[in-house]
Amino acid sequence: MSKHPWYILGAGSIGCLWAASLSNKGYPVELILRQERLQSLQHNPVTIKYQYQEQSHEYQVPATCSSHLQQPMHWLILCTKAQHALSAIDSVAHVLTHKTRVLLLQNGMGSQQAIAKKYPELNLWAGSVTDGVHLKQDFSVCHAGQGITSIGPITSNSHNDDFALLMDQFPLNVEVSDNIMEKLWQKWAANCCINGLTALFNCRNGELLDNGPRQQQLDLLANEVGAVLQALGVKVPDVKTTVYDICRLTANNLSSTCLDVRAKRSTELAYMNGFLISQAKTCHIPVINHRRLMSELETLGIY
Ligand code: KPL
Repeated sequence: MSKHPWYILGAGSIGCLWAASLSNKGYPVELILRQERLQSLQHNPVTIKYQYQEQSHEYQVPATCSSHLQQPMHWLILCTKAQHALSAIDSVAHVLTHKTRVLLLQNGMGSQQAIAKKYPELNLWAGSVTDGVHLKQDFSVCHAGQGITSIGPITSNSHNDDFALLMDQFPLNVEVSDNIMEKLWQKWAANCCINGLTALFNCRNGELLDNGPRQQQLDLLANEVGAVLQALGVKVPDVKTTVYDICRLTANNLSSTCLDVRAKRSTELAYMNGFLISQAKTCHIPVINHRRLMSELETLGIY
C-alpha cells in the first residue's frame, strides 16, 4: 500500500480518470489545480465522478495548488495538455527530487523531450494512452472505452519496478513497455493523420474511411509520416495499417482534437503535425500535405 500521496497535475479527462482509478485502489490522491481554480472551488475535497458503462462512482479528492506544496513529492502524474506540460513541471520543481517518480501522460511528441532535456536528473516516465475518455463537465469523467496505458522510462534514473504498484489489480490496464519511445512514435504517427483531419471535417474517426476524398487525404498524410519516420530511423509498424485499424476501432469516437475544437480549447496539433513538420525540415522532406492541412486549420482559427 502506498502511503505517500499521488499528486495529479491537470484535472482534465485523463487527470480525473487517474484520480478516480487511484482512489478506487485505495491510494491517497491530491489534485494540483491552478490557484484561481482552487479558489473558485465550492467544495474541497472535490467530488470526482467516474462513469463506465452503466456504473458510476464518486470519489472525494483533496485539491491544492503548487505554491502550497512544501514536502518532497513521491509520485506525480502529469496530465496537462502537451502545450502546458513544461510550465506545469516548472511550477512544482521545488518539491521534485531524484526520487520522485514522474509519469508524463501527454499526447503527441515534443513535450516529453523538452521536460527530459530540462530535468535530466529526474526519474521520468512517459505513457501512451489508448482509453477512450472525455469530461462530461468539470470533474465528471466518462470512461467510454477501456484501452491500454503503456508506460516506460525516458531518463536513465529510473528502474523497471518504479510503477509496479500499478500492475497489481489496478482499475486501468497499465503495462510497462521496454520500448516506450516506439509506442509514443506509433501513437503520434496516428494522431498526425487522424486528429487534424477530423477537426477539419468535424467528423468522427471512422468517417475518415469514406472510400473517397477524406480517405485519400488520410493516405497522403500517412505516407508522409512514414517517410519522415524512416528518415529519422524510427521503426514502427506500417503507418497506414495502424491508422486504418485505429479509425475502425474508434470509429464512433471524436478525436481529442475534434473535442478540443468543439469545446473552443486550444489543440495539441503543434505537438502532432507541428512536430512532424519541424522533424521533416531537419531531414529535408517536403510534407506538403501536412503543411496544407495545418494552414487550412489555421484559416478556420484552429491552432
Ligand atoms: O489518440 C487519439 C486522439 O483522439 O487523440 C486517437 C487515436 C485519434 C483516438 O481518438
